[in-house]
Amino acid sequence: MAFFQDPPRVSNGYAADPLLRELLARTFAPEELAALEPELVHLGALAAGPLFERQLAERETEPRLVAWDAWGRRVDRIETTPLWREAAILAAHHGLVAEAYERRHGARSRVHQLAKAYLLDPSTDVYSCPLAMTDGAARTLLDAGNAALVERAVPRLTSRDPARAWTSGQWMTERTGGSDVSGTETVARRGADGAWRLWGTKWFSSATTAEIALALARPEGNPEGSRGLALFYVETRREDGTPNGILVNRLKEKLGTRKLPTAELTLDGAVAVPVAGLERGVRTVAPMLAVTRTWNAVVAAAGMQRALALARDYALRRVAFRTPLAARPLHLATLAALEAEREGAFLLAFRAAALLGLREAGEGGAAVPALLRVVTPLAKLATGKQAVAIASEALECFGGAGYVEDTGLPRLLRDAQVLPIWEGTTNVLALEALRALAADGAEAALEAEVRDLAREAADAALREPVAAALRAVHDARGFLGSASAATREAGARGVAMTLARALEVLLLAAHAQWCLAAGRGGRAAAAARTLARRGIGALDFPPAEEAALLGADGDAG
Ligand code: MFK
Repeated sequence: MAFFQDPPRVSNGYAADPLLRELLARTFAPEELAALEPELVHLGALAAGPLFERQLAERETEPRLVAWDAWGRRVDRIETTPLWREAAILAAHHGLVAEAYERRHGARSRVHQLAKAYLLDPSTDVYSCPLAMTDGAARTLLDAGNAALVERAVPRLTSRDPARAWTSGQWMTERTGGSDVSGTETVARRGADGAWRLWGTKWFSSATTAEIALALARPEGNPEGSRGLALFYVETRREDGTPNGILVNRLKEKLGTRKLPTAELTLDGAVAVPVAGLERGVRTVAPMLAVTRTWNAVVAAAGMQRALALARDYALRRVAFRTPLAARPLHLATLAALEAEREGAFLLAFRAAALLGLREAGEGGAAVPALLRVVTPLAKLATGKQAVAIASEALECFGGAGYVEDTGLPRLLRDAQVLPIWEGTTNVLALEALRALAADGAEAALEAEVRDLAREAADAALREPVAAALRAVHDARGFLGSASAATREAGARGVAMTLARALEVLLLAAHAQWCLAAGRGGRAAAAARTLARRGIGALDFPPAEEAALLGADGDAG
C-alpha cells in the first residue's frame, strides 16, 4: 500500500492555547470569563474549521481591480475574496473593533477585543489590516475631538451591524517615503465653496476598499517638512456611490498579504475635511499608529501560534526514522524553543493591549501613558521579528511540504514578513522607542514595570531568567547613559530588542508565578527559562569603524 502523509490540522484556538486561557483568567473574574467564553470558543471553532477550510480552498483567489464598467465609465471597484467578505461580516458581528469602544469591561476591554482578533486572525487572510486601521481611525477621531467627524464616522467605524459598518484606510506613504513622511507631495487646497480637496499620489494604501481614510496632505502654502502636514478625513465615495476624486492606479504585486488589496492611488480633487487644524498632522495621526502597532503585535502572536499549532500537530502525525517527530528529542527541543519565543511575544503584545486599555480609560496611574509610549514600539518591533523567524522555522518542521504552495503553508511566512515592515520598520520603531524613553517620566515608568514584574516572579524556579533579564536591562541602560548620540543611534535596535526581550522574559516569569500559584503547572516557567537561555541582550551591533567597512559599498572602503 502506497504511503500518503496525513496533512496537519488545527484545533480550536481557544481550547488549544493554554496561555491565552491563562491570560484571560488573570484578567477577568471567573464569572466574567464564563460569560465571555462561549463566544471565544465559537471564534476558535470558526477559525479551526470552516474558515480554515475556506482559506485553503481559496488559496489562489485574489482581489481584483475593476477599473471600468462595461459601458466605459471609470468605476475603480475592488472585488475582494469571498473569505474577506465573510470576515467583514464576522468582524462587525463579533465587535472586533466595537468591543474596545463599548468598554463592557472598562480598561480590560482592549484585552477582550484583541483576544477575539487573535483567535480569528489566522484564518481570515489578514482582514486584521482593515480592522486595525478602522480601530485606529476611531481612536484618532475621538482623540482629535472633532465633534462633526466623530458623530458622522465613529458610530459606523464601531458598528456591529455589517450593513452599517465602515472600515478606514490610513494614507500616509507616498513615493517620497513611508518611514519619513516629511516629503509628502499631496497638496490640500480650499475651493471657493469652502471645501478642501486633495491632489497627489498615495503609493501604498492598504485595504483600499475602505469607506473612509485618514490621509496626510500639505495645505497649500504650508512650510515644508512634516510639521506642515495636516491630517484629512476622506470619504472614498460620494453619496451617489461614484469615486470621490480618487483613482486606483493599480494594485500592488506583493510578496504576501495577497488577499489584502493594497493600491497606488491618485487623489484628483478628493473632497476632504481637516481632522484637527491645518498642521502637525503626524501628531494628529499618532493615536492611529499606536493602535495599529498594537494590533500588529497581537497579529504577530496569532501567526506564531497558528504556525506552531500546525507544526506540533504534524509532529504527531509524521513518522521519520521509525518514530513520530514529536518523540524525537531534537525536534521536541526545536518546537520548545519556538514555543518559548511565541509565549514571550504573546505576553508582550497583550501587555501593550492592556496598557492601551488603561490609558483609554484613564486608569492605572500617571505612569501609564509614558510606559505605553515605550512598550508599543517595543512590542511591535520584537514580535514582528519573532513572527518571521518562527514562521520560517515552522515551515522547516514540514520539510519540503512547508515549501510547497498547495499545502497552504508558505503563506504563513509570506504574511509574517509584512509585520516588521508596515506600521514602522524595526529600525524606525527602535528610534521611536528611544525617543519615547527620553521623554519625561518614561525611564522611571519602565524601571517600575521591570521592578514590579521581577518582584512578582519570586519562585526559585524563576530566579535565573529574572536575573538574566535584569542584567540585560542594566546593560542597555548603561549603554544609553554612556554612548555618544551617533553610537546611540547605531545601537538603537540593539537596545530596543534587549528591552523588549527582557520584558518578554519578565512578563513570562510573572505569568509563570501566577501559574505556579494557581496550580496550573510549570509550562510558563519553562518558557521563561528557555527564552532567557536563548538570549536577551542584543547589544551586538558593530562599532562605527566596522560598520563603515562592512555597511557601505565595498569599493568605498
Ligand atoms: C495587522 C495590523 C495591521 C496594521 C495595518 C497596516 C496598514 C498598513 C498601512 C501602512 O503601512 S500606513 C504607514 C505606516 N507608517 C508609519 O508607521 C510611519 C513610520 N514612521 C514613523 O513612525 C516616523 O517616526 C514618523 C512618521 C512618525 C516621523 O515623522 P516626524 O514628523 O519626523 O515625527 P516627529 O517629529 O518625531 O513627531 C511629530 C509629532 O508626532 C511629535 O509631537 P509634537 O509635534 O508635539 O512634538 C511626536 O511626539 C508625535 N509622535 C510621533 N510618533 C508618535 C507621536 N506621538 C505619539 N506616538 C507616536 N508613536
